[in-house]
Amino acid sequence: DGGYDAYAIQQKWQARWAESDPFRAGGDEDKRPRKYVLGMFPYPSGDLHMGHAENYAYVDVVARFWRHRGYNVLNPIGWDSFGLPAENAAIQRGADPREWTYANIDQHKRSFREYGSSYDWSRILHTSDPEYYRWNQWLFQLLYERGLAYRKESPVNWCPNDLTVLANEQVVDGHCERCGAEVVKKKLTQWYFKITDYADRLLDDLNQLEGFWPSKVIRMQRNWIGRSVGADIDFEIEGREGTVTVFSTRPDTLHGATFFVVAPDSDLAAELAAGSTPDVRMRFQDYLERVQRETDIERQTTDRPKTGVFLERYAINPINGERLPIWAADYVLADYGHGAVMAVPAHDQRDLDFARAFDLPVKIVVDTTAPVTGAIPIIELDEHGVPIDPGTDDSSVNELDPAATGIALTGEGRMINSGALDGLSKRNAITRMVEQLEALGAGRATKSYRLRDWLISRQRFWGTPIPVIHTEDGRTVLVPEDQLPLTLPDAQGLDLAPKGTSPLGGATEWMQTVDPETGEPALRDPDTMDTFVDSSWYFLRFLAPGDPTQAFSGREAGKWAPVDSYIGGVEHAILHLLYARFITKVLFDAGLIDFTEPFSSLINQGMVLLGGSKMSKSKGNLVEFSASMLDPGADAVRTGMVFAGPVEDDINWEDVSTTGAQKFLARAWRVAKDVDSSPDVVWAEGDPALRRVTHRLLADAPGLVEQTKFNVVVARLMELVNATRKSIDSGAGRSDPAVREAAEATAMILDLFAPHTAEEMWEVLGYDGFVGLVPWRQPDPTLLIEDTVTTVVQIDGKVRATLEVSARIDSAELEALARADVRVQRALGDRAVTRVVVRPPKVVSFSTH
Ligand code: ANZ
Repeated sequence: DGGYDAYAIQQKWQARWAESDPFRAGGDEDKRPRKYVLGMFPYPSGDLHMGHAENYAYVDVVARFWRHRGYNVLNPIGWDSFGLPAENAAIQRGADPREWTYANIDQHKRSFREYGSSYDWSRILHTSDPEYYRWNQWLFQLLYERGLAYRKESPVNWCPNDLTVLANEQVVDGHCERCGAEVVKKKLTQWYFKITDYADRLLDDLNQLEGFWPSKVIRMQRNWIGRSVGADIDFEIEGREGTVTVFSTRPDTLHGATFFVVAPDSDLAAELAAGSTPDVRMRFQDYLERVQRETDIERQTTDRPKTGVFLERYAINPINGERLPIWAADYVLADYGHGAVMAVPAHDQRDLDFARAFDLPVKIVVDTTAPVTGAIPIIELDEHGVPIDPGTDDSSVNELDPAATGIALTGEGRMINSGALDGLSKRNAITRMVEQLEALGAGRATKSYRLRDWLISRQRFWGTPIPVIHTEDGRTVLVPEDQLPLTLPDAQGLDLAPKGTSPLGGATEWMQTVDPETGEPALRDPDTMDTFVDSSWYFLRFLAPGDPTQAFSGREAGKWAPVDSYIGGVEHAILHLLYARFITKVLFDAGLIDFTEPFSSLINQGMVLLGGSKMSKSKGNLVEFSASMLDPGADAVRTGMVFAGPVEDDINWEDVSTTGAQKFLARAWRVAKDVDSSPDVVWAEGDPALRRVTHRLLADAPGLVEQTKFNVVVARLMELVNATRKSIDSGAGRSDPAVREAAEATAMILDLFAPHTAEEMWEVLGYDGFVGLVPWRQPDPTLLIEDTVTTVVQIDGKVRATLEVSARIDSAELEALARADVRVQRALGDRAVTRVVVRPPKVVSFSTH
């Protein structure tokens, strides 16, 4: 390509960057405003792949952009290096997870250097270093002391393949997020972080992120937290002490309750069955066994036939004393609300399906045909123009009888059959019912959430040891601070193969310790922490990664955090982003930071696909990252990737034209080669047409980058390079200052996408320093004014007016302008226009006959 040697250029500039480390963030002496740009840190399983190539290309676009815009940019890199894949790979190879992990990290570091990413290499961290995970242990203890870390026995998600528990967030459609195995329930005593205490704030603070985070991610988080507003209502049960509480979003419908349902796998169901007849006990037991084999997803599917067992017990409706038969049915979940519901079949579809299957009564308490306050009533008139009184015609209610139609009446309406509530709208009825229940001491307003506490214990080796001690007399105490970090034992001699209990339990010596309070023998906790704990706060560690005295420096956090631009895959929409938001709020409450959201803006890139499916080792369709660095080279991979489409779209690797990218880069480089003038030219003397192209790009690119329209910037750069080439090839070209100016702007903007080629161009153009550090050139406003042309307006062949219009005007706009012109209006008088011909931007022609 005319001497453009991508690989040689790449190696040359990587060596220079390694030598002078130009992308290190400035310290206190640096008075420029700051930007913290962060790519979600990689997990070191194998080498980097094309998905990484895409992600880190975008990260570098943003980091390099803000440097050109005059900011002191922090763009660090580290590794999320604890976790299952490393452990599994090590087990398969009979290797030490530590060795396997760190060998991969070394490979990644080489790859990132080969990619030319502009990192601050002085801030590397690995979460599997004791210097890092010591602070995971500190964080655990902070949560413990704040009452936010606790242990409980409960049914947990269990992956029968990885033989470890999973957090709710790691169960995707009933399957393990990592390995895809179907998740089952198992009763275990585990550590939890009390994220539910923060449910309201996690939800409400999403409003602040509106417009800065992809709306899809915000929506997913809202659904995941799943707040419902309603009431807790207490029911007595015949022959039983105390009350049972249900959560309902529709307390207004309490008069319409006709039966009561408990989750078969709840303690209450077992107790009620135990107190019933031997026959019921047997049928319940059979049913329970069947239900325990079902997943939550199956249980929540609305279109499957309803099943259940009548327990031959009765609940008492607190508002009217009616006896409600109690059923155990799988559509009620044990761990939502209170695991029991009041069933209102007339107004809830699931309850109606159940009532119809088992012939239970249906009682309508909302007349959905009656107009409601706030709605504009539709008044129908009869043939004499007299309004037809919609009344409360009983036949209209019957036509909508859910027992007959099978369709529950879930819409708005007015209360009926509900005593003092009759005539009220839903909203008012809810308020009134809650007041009545409160007066009776049988209920109160409350909220319910889908969000569950975060289960953080893992029965695996390659993670952060949980820093607690279990004493012989059953107390749980924290490992004293001066004994932290509590480091992992040597993997040598440990059986790492998953067997359902933690491998650390087999490290006999490591397990044995003493009760720090009494000096008596005691045991360590054999579990390790979910690695999502590690990644929930790592962005703070980057601010002072070597600090041996604290997790992070509040002072540095005050300067850099929160992260201005966070870039990563949408697969983290819930898990990592929710946990990081939670921990940030905890640290805020502890007075350690002064902000409540970790990532001010978020960019989610799409996936890189091959043949329409996600690239992965297991599918054998991985394009090797290191091979692509040799050919076509880092710049062509980056540019091709960015040019392939909008950031958030998936990219098919077959559609990424690295050859096209390479040709474009060679053309840009040749333009620099062909510039004859020296850097001290008089800019204003250049060809104004080319200057306009250059300055429009200088003016438009910042907005485009901030809107993440990176591919458009590349397209505009291609336009500029073509325009420059034309000027060079036509006459005066090479020595025209406008050509130099265009080539310099090209190098500076190309640095966002193809930094090696850009640096090479900059040097060829006669400069010493790095183009990566050059400030953005200000566009000349006089060159941004749009071209105008003169339009002629004719009426019946005579010129009646001329207009100055934009050269880019469209026909509709031009016709409107012409019609609005006073001279045209005067000439037309009251004659009607019969024909219009518009030829933008030059001619508008009206005919009147
Ligand atoms: C009576 C009622 C009448 C209800 C009505 C709805 C409509 P969301 O909005 O998802 O929070 N429910 C409560 N706990 C349940 C459980 N453990 N398993 C299954 N369903 C449960 O749903 C809240 C509603 O779901 C509650 O309001 C309750 O049914 C049911 F016309 O109470 B409702």
